[in-house]
Amino acid sequence: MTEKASTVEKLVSTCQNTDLKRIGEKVLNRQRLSFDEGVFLFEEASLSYAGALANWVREQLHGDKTYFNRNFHIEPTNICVFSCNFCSYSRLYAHREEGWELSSKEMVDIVKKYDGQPVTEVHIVGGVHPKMDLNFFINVIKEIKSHRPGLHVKGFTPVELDYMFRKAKVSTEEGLKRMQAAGLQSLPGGGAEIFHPQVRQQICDDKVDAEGWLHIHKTAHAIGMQTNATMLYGHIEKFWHRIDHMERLRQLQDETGGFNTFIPLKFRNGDNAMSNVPESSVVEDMRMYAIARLYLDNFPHLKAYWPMLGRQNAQLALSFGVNDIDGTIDDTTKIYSMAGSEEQKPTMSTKELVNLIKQVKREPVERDTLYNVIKNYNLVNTEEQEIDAHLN
Ligand code: V47
Ligand code: SF4
Repeated sequence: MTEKASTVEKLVSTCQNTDLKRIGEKVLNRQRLSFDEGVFLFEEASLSYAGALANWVREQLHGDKTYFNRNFHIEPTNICVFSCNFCSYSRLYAHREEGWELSSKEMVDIVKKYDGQPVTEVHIVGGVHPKMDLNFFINVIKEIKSHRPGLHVKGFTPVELDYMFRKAKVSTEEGLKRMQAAGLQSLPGGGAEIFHPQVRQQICDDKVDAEGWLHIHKTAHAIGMQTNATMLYGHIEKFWHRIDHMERLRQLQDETGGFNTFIPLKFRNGDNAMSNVPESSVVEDMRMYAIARLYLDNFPHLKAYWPMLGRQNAQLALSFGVNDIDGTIDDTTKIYSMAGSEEQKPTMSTKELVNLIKQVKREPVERDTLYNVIKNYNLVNTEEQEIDAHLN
């Protein structure tokens, strides 16, 4: 028995709350938690108890390995036909003079800025612009891939895809296959928010619903695309809505195995129609990560997205179940800075990411989008790290 295992076993065996003790024993036996047990953890578990269990699971799955990648975003537009109340970023089409819309040339020019740099992924996501249709994006993807075939294109949420496919009058499968043929390789996790209609109707009434979101991801998995999943937490939802959300994801993952990473997204209340809703505390954020790690037993990875959470809290999350910290970003996303995140110009060099991970005694591993290892920074010498750091 390792020292860490014996510590967590002692914590569970001496737990005075019999229900929490039983849940702890189930975790240590790698048994699945029920819906009610998930809710109970949110209601009753201290951060130290849930956190220690989640950290144990994380170390069983990944040891100290902590993944990051070298990536940048393209946000084609912030003009959007939808009006989610939590969104600080979008502008309605009627007010489009206040927003931005990139041409396909401008998007390819962003990609060209990274010529000669070892970035491996472009993440494309934005508002739903009525004139940026399926053919427009197929063309953008083709141009990006023809300029840089090795760059992984991860892009488009079911919100964007559902709108594009309906407008083009194609089925989800047909639409996704066309995008895949153009070079789209995986889907990010956005647009999920909270699946339950009680909450969804209050925060994002007019966009794709839970069934539509899950259908698009299921179809992507069926044609061989891996995807991520998010959950926007810490606003008006109750704990059981969070478990309901994760339950639906867990069920789909049982069916397809196509999800890579779960990313809880902390609601930020800057300058949006929900600014009166207070933000969650850091303790609640860490409990969220820990309980996600415990509940989603079939998701390989749990990510703390540092531009949203702030780099210090993302670093802290590495002790509460998280094993991925996203990437370099290079100040290419505005979604969170416009919502009031402390990261007003989100950019981290590889060196900074490596240091952030090493400071909490974890093992920095650069990955590609699909978690193939590019470099383990515990295994390379300092000189090599210095060379790398200058590249990005
Ligand atoms: O769906 C919008 C969220 C998401 C706010 O897959 C907000 O690797 C908090 O999904 N407060 C888009 N969150 C971003 C996204 C994402 C980000 C990073 C990595 C990946 C991945 C996916 O941003 C939206 C919405 O849930 N969001 N406004 C806000 N005020
Ligand atoms: Fe549009 Fe997305 Fe903002 Fe909703 S979250 S208003 S779909 S950009």
